[in-house]
Amino acid sequence: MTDKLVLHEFSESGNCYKVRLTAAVAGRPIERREYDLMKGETRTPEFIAKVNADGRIPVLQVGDRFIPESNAACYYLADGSLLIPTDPFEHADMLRWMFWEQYSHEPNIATLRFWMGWLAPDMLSDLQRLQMPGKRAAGNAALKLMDDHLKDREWFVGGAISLADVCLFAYTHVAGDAEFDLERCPHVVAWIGRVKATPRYIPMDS
Ligand SMILES: N[C@@H](CCC(=O)N[C@@H](CS)C(=O)NCC(=O)O)C(=O)O
Repeated sequence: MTDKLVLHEFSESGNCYKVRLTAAVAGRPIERREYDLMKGETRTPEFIAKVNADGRIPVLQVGDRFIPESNAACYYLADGSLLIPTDPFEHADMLRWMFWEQYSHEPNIATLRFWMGWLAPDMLSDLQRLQMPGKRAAGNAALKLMDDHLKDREWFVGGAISLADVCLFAYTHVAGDAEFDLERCPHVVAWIGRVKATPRYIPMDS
């Protein structure tokens, strides 16, 4: 018998959406449990003791075990599917883009999207306000790097969609929410169209 899969999530988060999108494209049915981040529902003693000691979502529950970190959850769901390249170099290259997403892309684009979309200006701390220009510059640099990479290729790794594309897509396609100008990145815009045309694609609000 296979373990039941439950995604603990805040559905408007790109990190949570990338897990749902991976599950959909890989054909893995999941159940969903929603948490309200603005009410601190992932910071309760119960959540920290049982689901994720780091107090964050997404977390993929596999039976009675838990996988925090979006890209690790995606990797679990995509295992054995066409999203994971079998060639060892391409496999490592896919991981390269997933690590890069977490270090150079998500902390800038996703963080600004959250600060601008969910926090009223007077809720921002002095430190957050100070960090905004740096995050904007680093987010623009990340988008430019992606655009340059896609100049002469359709997908981030090899000749087909992989988990690298799914993980990068989640926050890139909504970067406009944080006032990043995607029109400056025509190759990224074309790639977004290709991801959306992938069989079993689901939008963020589904
Ligand atoms: N590196 C983590 C980041 C997780 C993360 O920052 N989650 C945010 C929502 S996208 C969260 O749970 N914030 C609530 C909090 O920190 O209390 C991942 O990729 O899953």
